[in-house]
Amino acid sequence: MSKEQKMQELREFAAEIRVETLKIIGSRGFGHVGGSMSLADAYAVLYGAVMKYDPKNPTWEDRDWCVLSKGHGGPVMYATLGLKGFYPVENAYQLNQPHTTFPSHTDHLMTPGVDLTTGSLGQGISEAVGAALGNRAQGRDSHTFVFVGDGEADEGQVWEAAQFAAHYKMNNLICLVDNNGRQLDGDVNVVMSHGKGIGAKFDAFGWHVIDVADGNDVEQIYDAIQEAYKVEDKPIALILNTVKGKGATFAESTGAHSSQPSKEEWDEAIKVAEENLAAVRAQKGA
Ligand SMILES: Cc1ncc(C[n+]2csc(CCOP(=O)(O)OP(=O)(O)O)c2C)c(N)n1
Repeated sequence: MSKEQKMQELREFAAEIRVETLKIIGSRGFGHVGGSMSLADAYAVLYGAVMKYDPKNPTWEDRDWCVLSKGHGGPVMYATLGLKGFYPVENAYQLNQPHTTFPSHTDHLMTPGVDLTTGSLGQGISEAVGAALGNRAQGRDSHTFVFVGDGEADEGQVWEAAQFAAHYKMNNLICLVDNNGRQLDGDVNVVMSHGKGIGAKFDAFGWHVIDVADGNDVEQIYDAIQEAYKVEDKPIALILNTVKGKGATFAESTGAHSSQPSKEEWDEAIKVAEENLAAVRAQKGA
C-alpha cells in the first residue's frame, strides 16, 4: 500500500471516528464534544497505522499503551476501540448511564482496551510514565502514547512527570498535547497562559519537541510519529495544534467544553459528519 493510500485510509477512519463519537455522546444527550472531536485524527493515526494491539487480547503484554490523560475525552477513545473490534461500537451508546461500562472518563476496569484510569487532570501522564518505565524495565519493545490537554497542563503534576521522564531518557514515551487553545473556562491564554508556549516548556524540561502545525491532519501526525521513533535519548512531545470541537456543527465555532444541544442539533451534526464521511470515501482513487 502506498503512503497516499494509507493516508486516505486514515482520513476515512478519522471521519468514522467523528460520526461514532457524536453518536456516542448524542446517546446521552450531552457531554464533552469539544475535547473529544479535536482528537479524532490523532486516534485514527494511532489505532489505524501506528500502535501494536490485539482487540481480542486487550491486555497483551507486548502491546503499545494509550493513556488519555485528559480523560473527559473518553468518547473519542470508545469510538476508536469499538471501530477496531474491541467491542461492538454500539455498546458505547450507553455512555455514562447507570451500570454502564462506558463512563464519561476512561476507566481501565470498565472498558476493554482502556489501559489506565484517568479523569483527574494531571494524573494520567504520571501513570503513563510508570507504564513506560515498567515496560522498559521488562525489556518490552513497546511505546506508551499519552494525550495531555493544554488546559490540563496547568496541573503541576504534569511537569513532575515531564521532569522524571526526561531524567530517565524515556524515548518509549510519546506525549500528544491537544493544543486546542481552549479549556473549561475559555481561552488557555486568558485563563492560565503557558508563557513562551507549551512546546517551549517541554523543551525546557529536556524533551524532544515536534510541532505539528495542523494537529487535525493525519499525514502530519503520522510523519511526526515516524520522527519521534528515531529519537534515542529523550521522551517526545508532539504539539498538536488542533481545533476544539472539530467537525461538530454546534461546537466547532464556539470551542465549547461541554455541550447539550437540542435533538435537532444532534441530528444535524450527525448528518453532516456522515456526509463528510461519504465525501472522504468518494476521494478514494479520485
Ligand atoms: C484535577 C481536576 N480539576 C478539574 C477538573 C475538571 N475539568 C475537566 S476538563 C477541564 C478542562 C481541561 O482543559 P483541557 O485539558 O484543555 O481539555 P480540552 O480543551 O482539550 O478538552 C477541567 C477543568 C478535572 N477533571 N480534574
